[in-house]
Amino acid sequence: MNKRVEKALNEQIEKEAFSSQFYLAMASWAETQGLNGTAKFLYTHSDEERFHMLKLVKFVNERGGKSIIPGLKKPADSFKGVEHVFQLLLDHELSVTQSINELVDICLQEKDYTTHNFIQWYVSEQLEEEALARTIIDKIKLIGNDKGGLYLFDRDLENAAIQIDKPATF
Ligand code: OFO
Repeated sequence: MNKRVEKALNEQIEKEAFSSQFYLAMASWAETQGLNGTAKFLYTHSDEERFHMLKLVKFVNERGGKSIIPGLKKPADSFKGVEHVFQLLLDHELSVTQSINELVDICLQEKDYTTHNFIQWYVSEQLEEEALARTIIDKIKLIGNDKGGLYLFDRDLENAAIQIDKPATF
């Protein structure tokens, strides 16, 4: 496997692993605030990020490269509220999108069209994740300080978590 592509893929493995840790920290915080639906949604999201990481690990190894499993970096563990959580989540996703775009660029420069094709899955995934985070933030802004609204929002997120398709195998 092209060494530059392999290095970039390993950096992406680390970012996806951190995404999973970050959302796990958010989920745990939400659970301690009694926001069980939000927690469920974020736990599911954390699992999804682990899946994103695993998909990369397997791809690198299957193509003759060597995946490097990163150490754990401690994410933030306290948040000012749900709006803060989802704003951080969106900002984080935007940085992940940027790194996926850089990966696409490297694949093209190195003429690695197989990895380029593989990475398109992540390009679409980023579009969806950013759109979802923006929709959630818009809802939170509509709610403002209304406690009843927050209760309904939390319940809706629980349903959204149930509907998220979590692939068990790949
Ligand atoms: Fe892996 O999509 Fe978010 O980070």
